[in-house]
Amino acid sequence: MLIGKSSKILSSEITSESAYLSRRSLLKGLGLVAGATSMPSYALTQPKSSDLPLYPGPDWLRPKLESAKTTWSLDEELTPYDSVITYNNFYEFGLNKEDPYERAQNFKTDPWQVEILGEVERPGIYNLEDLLAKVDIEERIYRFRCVEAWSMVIPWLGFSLASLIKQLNPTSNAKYVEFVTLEDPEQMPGQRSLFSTIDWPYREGLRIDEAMHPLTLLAVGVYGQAMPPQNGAPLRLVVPWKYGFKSIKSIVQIRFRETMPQNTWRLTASQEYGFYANVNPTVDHPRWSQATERRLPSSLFNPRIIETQMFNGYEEVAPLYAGMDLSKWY
Ligand SMILES: Nc1nc2c(c(=O)[nH]1)N[C@H]1C(S)=C(S)[C@@H](COP(=O)(O)O)O[C@H]1N2
Ligand SMILES: [Mo]
Repeated sequence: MLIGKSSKILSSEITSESAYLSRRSLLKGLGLVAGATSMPSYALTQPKSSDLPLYPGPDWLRPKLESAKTTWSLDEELTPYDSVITYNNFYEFGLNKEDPYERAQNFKTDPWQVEILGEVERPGIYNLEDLLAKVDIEERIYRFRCVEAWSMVIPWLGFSLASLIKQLNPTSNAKYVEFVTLEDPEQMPGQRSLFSTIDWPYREGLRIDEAMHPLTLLAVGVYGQAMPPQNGAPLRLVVPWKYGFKSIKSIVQIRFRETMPQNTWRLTASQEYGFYANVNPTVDHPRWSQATERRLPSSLFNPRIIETQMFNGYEEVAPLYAGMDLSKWY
């Protein structure tokens, strides 16, 4: 198991991952895990206790989630399940943090198809189930830092984007990868909203070497279960060293390209949001500082402000940007 760098939060605030693991073993010992119907029986990190819905996911996905092993962990307190699934940015379902949880519960995420196109040897429209046939699901506990200066620690379930890209065989012209979210105004009220300044569908992109980096994850679940719709079911990107807006949700298209793709927030406000969007405490957003962040759950009386780390603490990605002026390439 790879252990990442710990941050500066108080040890008294830390509920270690092992507490979750031992709780699971305890439940297992009592025969409660396998038998319980209200809780999925498989994964390593379960919601501690919650009255909120659980997301078992489609039958075809469950055995894959069940066999997941934790391959990446952190010595930091996990953000509680309830915060992870109710405090969301998913503008297709509204602008307020609680909108996606309140409005996405009936979002249809199975069956799901993903179109692969562009500079690649195996283009086509794939059922998600087929696209995932050869990948192993892992649990990875990552920091997640939104450009709005809040952060979480989230136990994702997914697979490295690189493992999929290798199967698809991009051509030597593939310098970038572009991702596109579903456009479906009937299901996504935010896409019908007259107040939206976003040009739908939401899109994002990575340079091919960023896409191939072993940290870059395509996630299909969180907290031991399938991905909740509000978190970007059934397939979303997670790039832990970049601001959260790069981690595009509910992906329906992956295009290999020779040229740099546009991305939604750069299209919307290019003075404020760029293509790279690497977490960087020394490059402030034009309207606020990026030097610190609120580690959720945060309140007026317990704001839990911590220092933001370069590349969100994932310094192993620094060579990807050698020689680049990161204040210019924000
Ligand atoms: N399609 C789509 N993807 C998206 C967004 C969005 O509005 N639409 N918001 C982004 C932003 S700003 C953040 S911080 C993360 C939030 O992910 P979470 O709700 O799972 O924490 O999703 C990102 N991916
Ligand atoms: Mo964000």
